[in-house]
Order: sequence, then structure tokens, then C-alpha cells
Amino acid sequence: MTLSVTRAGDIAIVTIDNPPVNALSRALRQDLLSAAASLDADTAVRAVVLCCAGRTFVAGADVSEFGRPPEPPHLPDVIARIETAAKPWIAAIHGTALGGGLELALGCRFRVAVPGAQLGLPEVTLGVLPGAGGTARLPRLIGMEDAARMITGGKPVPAEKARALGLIDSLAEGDLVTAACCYATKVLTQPLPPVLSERVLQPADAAFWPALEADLRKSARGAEAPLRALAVLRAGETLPFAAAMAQERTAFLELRASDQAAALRHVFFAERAAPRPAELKGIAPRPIAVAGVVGGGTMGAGIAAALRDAGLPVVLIERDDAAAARGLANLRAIYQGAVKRGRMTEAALAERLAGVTASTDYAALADADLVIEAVFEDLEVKRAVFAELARHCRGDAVLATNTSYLDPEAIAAGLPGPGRFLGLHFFSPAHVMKLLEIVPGRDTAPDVLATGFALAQRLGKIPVRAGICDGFIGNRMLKTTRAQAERLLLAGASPAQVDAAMRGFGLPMGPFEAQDLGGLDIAAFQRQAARARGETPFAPVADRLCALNRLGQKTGGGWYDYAAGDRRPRSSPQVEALLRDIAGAPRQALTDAEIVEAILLPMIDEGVTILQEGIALRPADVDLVQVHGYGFPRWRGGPLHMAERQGWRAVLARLAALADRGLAPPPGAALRAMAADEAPTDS
Ligand code: 3H9
Repeated sequence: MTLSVTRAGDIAIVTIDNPPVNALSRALRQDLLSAAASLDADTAVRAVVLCCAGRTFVAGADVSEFGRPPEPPHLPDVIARIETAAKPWIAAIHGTALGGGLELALGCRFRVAVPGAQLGLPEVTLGVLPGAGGTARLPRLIGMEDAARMITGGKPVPAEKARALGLIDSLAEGDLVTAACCYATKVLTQPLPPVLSERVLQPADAAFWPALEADLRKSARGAEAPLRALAVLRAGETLPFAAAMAQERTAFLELRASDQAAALRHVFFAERAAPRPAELKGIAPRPIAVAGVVGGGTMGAGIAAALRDAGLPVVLIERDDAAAARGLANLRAIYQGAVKRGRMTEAALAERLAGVTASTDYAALADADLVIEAVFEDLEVKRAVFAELARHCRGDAVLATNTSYLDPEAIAAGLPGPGRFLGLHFFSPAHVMKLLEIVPGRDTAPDVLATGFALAQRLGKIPVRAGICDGFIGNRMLKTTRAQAERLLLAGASPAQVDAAMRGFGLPMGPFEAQDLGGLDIAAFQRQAARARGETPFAPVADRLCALNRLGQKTGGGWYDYAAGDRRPRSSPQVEALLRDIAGAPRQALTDAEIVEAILLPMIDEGVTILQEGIALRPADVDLVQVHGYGFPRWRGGPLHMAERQGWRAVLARLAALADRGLAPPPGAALRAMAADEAPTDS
């Protein structure tokens, strides 16, 4: 049984117990139907309190069932049965009431929640829309405009706001179930309000829909569910309840079967699997109570901010007083930005900064349990830092480097106690970006690796284990992307065309805009280092731009020109001339679709090579790196998910065709092996 029924006088208490998050599995739906029938028949029962065991109220439909055809009893029918029960049901909400969970609560006559509970309809984040009455009942309860914002945005609201919206009837003081039973006793003395399916819906203001649609078109960046939800809500505004339910269900089932929903489910489950790699099962992380950061530049300050946001006291080490003051100023600037955007109060800013001790003396790290080095990317500078850390930190402190392209083994060479050494590769801005590449060295102890994963979870980041190679997972794939972007220029595309095509694909920025924003010099350093190792990185145009000191926005020009004080990119006659000079003429016209393929397919090729080399452990890790580190559209699931859906043979054939046209390097051995292993399809 997924639920149990107990009694408190004439009130029945139905407790759902379906770990881990009380999702509405088929068995639970069935049990709810049976409970509704038997409680209706029980003459001693006058009201029903519906609550949940464990950490949360019902977190939604069971998403793991979405890959299969829906099985009866269907959730809308279960909820309709509860709504029309002979006795009023009262939902008692703690933790989260999300998706189908909130829809279930909307089927109840009343809702009581503990302060801090979260209520929402996040279906659009899974590529669907509410499919059990959310689009029909929520507007009838809180009004169309608030309901439409909640449904199309997918963001839950806290119980306090839910109370103000009219979504819940009471905030529970003290024990939730007791409060819900008291509430039930009270409402039984009054006439009951009509159920939501019988309420009249007030339409939204005429100007509301076009404004919301314009917002969504901007924010959705190709995701279809938010706009489909809007269309369903808008159409439902003038429909009777039953018809509104019917159109919602049709749209839900269509979206549930869509590629976008499959991609979003893939990312959802990959994110949840990421913090718990099988190899670390049963290995306890080391406790972290105090953290240190060496280097207060952009990266170091961002890392310090991430640590402070997670409540850790931070010791910030810099080489001299002026640098320490700059480090603190960088940190303050991060928080001031948050205050300016209304995301933080001045009091919180003061509290965050009060938890930071800046020092030029490594002895200040004596109590640190973890130290993250984030100094200039120079091997000797970093080695000198680790020599100091070895001298001053406790023998059991975890020592991490945030290097993005130096060899962590070379940084740690000769370090006493190499088992405590680890690579923690943050992405800039480090307090915002969700990805954390965790790079164990040869000697890293398992509990130190586990500490890296535990830290990621504490910082609210997505950890991905990466092996050691130039660029780890993310920056190695980025090199492929950038080389391809240049190859396309030489073939005949313009930077603006490549950027527009990739934005059309769903990236927030194209590869050239992104380079101009970040600066071309870092990649130039990396190429220099690669050449010193005897490699031959492909960047004929970027090399020339760097030689001309066209390093991006910061020098007034890179792939584009920029007017002073204006970040809008303008086509650059100098770059056009450079391209003609390097590539010669005539060049071919390329379509946006060809551009996207020529970037994506080599990325997939590199992704499978990374997997085959063991640099990434799972295909989903490669996808998470792209989604959380590089803005790959979540609704596409990541490059390897796309390849899996399209079929490896098809990917191989198309990449080979691009290579024949000189638009990509030939497919690598790993991709060929994936294609060879794939079972042939009927088509
Ligand atoms: C929906 O409801 C559609 C309806 O409108 C219509 C239907 C007809 N299903 O996140 P955690 C698993 S769409 C199945 O680490 P937390 C998760 O995989 C749904 N499994 O915990 C993990 O498993 P494992 C709308 C689920 O405490 C474990 O639970 N609802 C589901 O950090 C723990 O998860 C949502 O989108 C699910 N719905 O956060 C809510 N949810 O241990 C999605 C979780 O094997 N869920 N699991 O790796 C969440 O946002 C978070 O899980 C929650 C808890 C906030 C609830």
C-alpha cells in the first residue's frame, strides 16, 4: 500500500507514503481511488485530511512513467473523484506540492500548508504542461493572471505567497496534521464553498496575453511547453470546465510524447544521478566547516561568494595587502550586483562579507578544512601556492586547484599527502554557474573525491567527474566548437551568421559573441601552451586577431567591432578583409542548418571520444557539462542525448558528409565504434 488511513474522531487522515517524494505512481493513484470510495462509504467520517509521510507532500506525477503510455487510473480521474467526494478533503502540505501534487491539492476542498512549503506547477520545466486540471482549476482559484504566470513560468511559490494569492486557505501553526484537523473541524460548521470545477472563471485583462507571450518568446529560447501552456490557458478562458480539461489533456499527452519532453526528462534524471556516483557509494566525505580561497581575482572572488552563499566562513589569501583589498572589493561588487537586482538585502550583504577574513599570511588557513587555489594560470605560480599550503594547512585538509587548462598532476607533483589533492573546476561567474568539474588526480583519496561531490551539493552545483586531459570535458569540447566555428568562416559564413544560427539553435550566445565577451587572450594562451607541447590547434583567424590585439570587447574589437561604451556587436570590415585574405574567394553560401550541424556533429564526435578515453564516465555527464557550463539548450538534452535520439549511424553518416565537403574533420574512431555497435533500424 502506498497510503494508510487513520482516524482522529470523525476526521479520517489519509497519509501517503510513497518514497522518495510521494510521486503519483500508478499504484498510488489506485490507492487514492480506493481510499476515496471507502471513506465516502464510511458514515463515521465527516472530513478527510490528506497528508504525506517523509520529506515532502506529493512532488508530482511519477516522471519515470512518462516514457511509457499512460496507464489507468489516470490522474485527472483520481482528482475528479476526490473533488466530488461526499466529504470535504483538506490537503495538508509540507515540503513541496508540485505538478500533479498541487493538482491533487486543488482537487481537495481546502489547502493548509506549513510556512516555507513550496507550491507550484513546474511541468513546463519538464517539457509538458499541467495534465491533471492545473490549467483549469488554478485560474478558477487564484485568477487567470497569477495562474498563467505560475504555469508558464514553472516557478514554485512559498506558502506565505501562496496564502496571499489565495492558493492555500491557512498557514499551519505548530503540527501540520493537527492544524489541518482543526481546520477541518472548523469548516464543517460552515456551508462549504463550491468545488473549483464549478467556479466561474474571470478572464484576464485584454493586454495581459500579448505581454506574457512577448516575455515568454524571449525567455523560452525555443522551448515549446511554456508557449503551449499559454495557448491552452488562453483558449481555456472561455471554455466550460469539462472542455478546458479536455483540451488540456490533449496538449499534455502531445507534449509528453515530444522530443523536448524526453530531453528535459533526461536532464532531470541526469542531474539527480550526478551527485551520487556509484563508485562513491558508502564513502563518507570529509567534514567542511571552514574554507579557504587563494586568489581574489574574478574567479577566486566568485568561488568565495559561492562558499559564503552556502554558509561557509571563508579565509581569502592574496599575495599583498593591495591584492587582498582588491579581492574583497571584487567580492563586495558581486554582492552589490545582487542587491541592485533585488536578490539580496544590505543586511545579507554585510553578513556575507563579515564571514570573510582576508589575509596575506597562509598561516590564516591553519583551521581550513578545504582550500581552493584560484590564482593566475601559471604552473610555477600554482606550484608555489601549493608549497605554501602544504606548509600551513592541516594534514587532513583538502587542497584543490581550480585550474582550467594546466595539468593538475604537474601542479601537485611532490606535494606531501597527495591523497588530499583534487581539481575543482568552477565556471565563471563561479557563484552563478551550476557546473563543477571534479578532477581527481592519480593519488586522490576516495573520501577526498567524495568531499568534492558533497561540496558541489552544498553549493547547489551539478558535479561532474572529469579525467585529466587538456580542457577536461567542457573546455576540450569548446576547443572543437571554436575550431569548427572558424572553419565555417573560412568556408563562407560570417561571424554574425554563425552566431545567429547558434542562437536559433537555442544557445544564449553564438561562439564569436561569447569569445568577444570573455576575451580572446585566454584561448590564445592555451594554444600557445598546446603548440609548446607539439600540438597544432586550429585557429588561423583567432591567431591573427590576437596578433592585431583584437581581443574582444575589452579592446574595442575582436570578431566584431564595438563602439565605445556599446556592447552591441557590429560587423567588422577588418575581419572581413582578414577572412578574404586567409580563405581566398569565392567561398560557399551555407544555410543555418548546415552551420548548426557543422558545429554540433564534431561536438558529438569529441564527446564520444572523451567518453571512450574515460575522461567522462557517462554520456549524461557530457550533456550536463554542456547544459550547465555552456548554455546548451536544456530542452535539447545535450549533444549526446541528441545523438542517441537521432541514431549513431545517422550522426556518423552526416558528419562524414560534412567532412567530404571540407566543413568538418573526419569522424573519429569512437564515433565509428558507436555507430558500428548500434543495432540497425528498419528504416
Ligand atoms: C507532473 O506532475 C505532470 C502532471 O501535471 C500531470 C500528470 C498527468 N517522479 O530531486 P531529488 C526522484 S510532472 C519520479 O534529489 P530533493 C528523483 O529522481 C512532475 N521521481 O530530491 C530522485 O531519485 P533517486 C512535476 C522523482 O529533496 C529522488 O526522487 N513535478 C520525481 O532535492 C529525490 O529527488 C516536478 O517537476 C518525480 N516527479 O528535491 C517535481 N521527483 O533518489 C520534480 C523526484 O533515485 N521534483 N524524483 O535519484 C523535484 O523538484 C524535487 O525532486 C523535489 C525534491 C523538490 C520534490
